[in-house]
Amino acid sequence: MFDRRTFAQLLAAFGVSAAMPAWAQAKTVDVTMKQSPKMRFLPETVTVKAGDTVKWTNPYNISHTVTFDPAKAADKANAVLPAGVEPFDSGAVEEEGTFSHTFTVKGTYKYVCVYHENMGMIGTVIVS
Ligand SMILES: [Cu+2]
Repeated sequence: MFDRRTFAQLLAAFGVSAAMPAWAQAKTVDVTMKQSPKMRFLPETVTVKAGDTVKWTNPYNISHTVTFDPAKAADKANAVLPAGVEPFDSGAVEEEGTFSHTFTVKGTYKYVCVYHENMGMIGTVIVS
């Protein structure tokens, strides 16, 4: 029989604390803003858990944006937010610049680089 205490002891035996808070397990997922061979977010789709952070990095000398805002997308279908989530936007991310966002609301998010949306620089974040 597994009562709560036995289960906690079992976890402890494996070095896991049953009392570990959710934030301690949150992770950061990296996305690179690529200019070569094409203007792309890489990976184009990332799947994270609620509470995780996505960090975009621009290693190149062309500015990009991370724009989760249908009002700023050329095609509104390329920038989609789950119901109730406010739009957000990195603004211009220059060479060696980064932008991070912690996702707390589950759902599928689509975003664009406003400079290169028409070249296919579109990404998806799935928060499960
Ligand atoms: Cu771009």
